[in-house]
Amino acid sequence: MSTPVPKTPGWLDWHPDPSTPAFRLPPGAVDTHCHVFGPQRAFPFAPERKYTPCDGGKDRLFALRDHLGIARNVIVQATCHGADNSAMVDAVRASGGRARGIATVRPDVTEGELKRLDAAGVRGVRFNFVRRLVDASPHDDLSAIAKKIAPLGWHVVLYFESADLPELADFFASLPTPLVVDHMGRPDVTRPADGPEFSRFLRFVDAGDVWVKVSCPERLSVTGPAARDGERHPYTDVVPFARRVVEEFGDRVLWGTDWPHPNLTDHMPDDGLLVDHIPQVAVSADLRRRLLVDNPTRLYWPGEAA
Ligand code: 0GY
Repeated sequence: MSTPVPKTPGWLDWHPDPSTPAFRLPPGAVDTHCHVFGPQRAFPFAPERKYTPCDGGKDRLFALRDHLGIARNVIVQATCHGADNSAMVDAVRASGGRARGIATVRPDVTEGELKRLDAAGVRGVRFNFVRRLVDASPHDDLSAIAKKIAPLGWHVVLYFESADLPELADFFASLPTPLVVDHMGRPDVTRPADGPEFSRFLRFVDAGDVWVKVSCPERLSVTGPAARDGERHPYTDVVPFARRVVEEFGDRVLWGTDWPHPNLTDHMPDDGLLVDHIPQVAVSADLRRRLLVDNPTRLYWPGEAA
């Protein structure tokens, strides 16, 4: 038990009262990108963290899951917990089989520890290249981790800024596992969705076993959450990017809420509106079923895949 430390100034808490989405998620829908933060008293944050969030524990995550009509979660280790996966593993275990986990591990992780994480429901590791979140890790260390996890059938989740893709792409292509990219590789949505930068990202996706999370419109958007014409159509500037990915890679796209929405300082999204963003980007029932159910089931619960 430790003494809680105050959250980073300007940090916004998760939305206290998310609306009920107009769009009904199909049965079996998976939120493939969410986190747990603490609670700090039980799961202290890592000394090397770059921010201190509010508490956002498993009970709140599961309540949101049920409110939005989500069937299952993939809980991604957040940088504020460093390589101490206890809060994430505790949440995955408590889900009763309704969650998988993505861990952060060090290169000296033992086979025994990886087996323990696998038994708990972990199915991948996250490599983070966003400088405001982590100190850089040597590529050799990351390659060593990827080599250790490959025999378990796990994948690597990549979080990077779009401007860094050119220098990272060869390293990513050298990794021996499937890759899952967070937040569409963080495109600059003030540029055209059919322009050279985003097309380069899509060529990278096309060239390998690369999956894409169509997530975080609230983080990418410049126009923001304003609903259009009184309808629930927020984050319209992100739509052409997400739609392009969903239409070109229908069998390798995933969706997630990003709850509790780390490091947002201008607005906190209404998670109900994030669900209503989905029909804007996946415009047919078939695309939505693949995005929300078929693809994540194949990746995280392969024994059940259709
Ligand atoms: C996200 C985004 C962010 C943070 C983290 O692990 C993290 O701290 O991923 C961010 O600040 O952009 O996907 O949760």
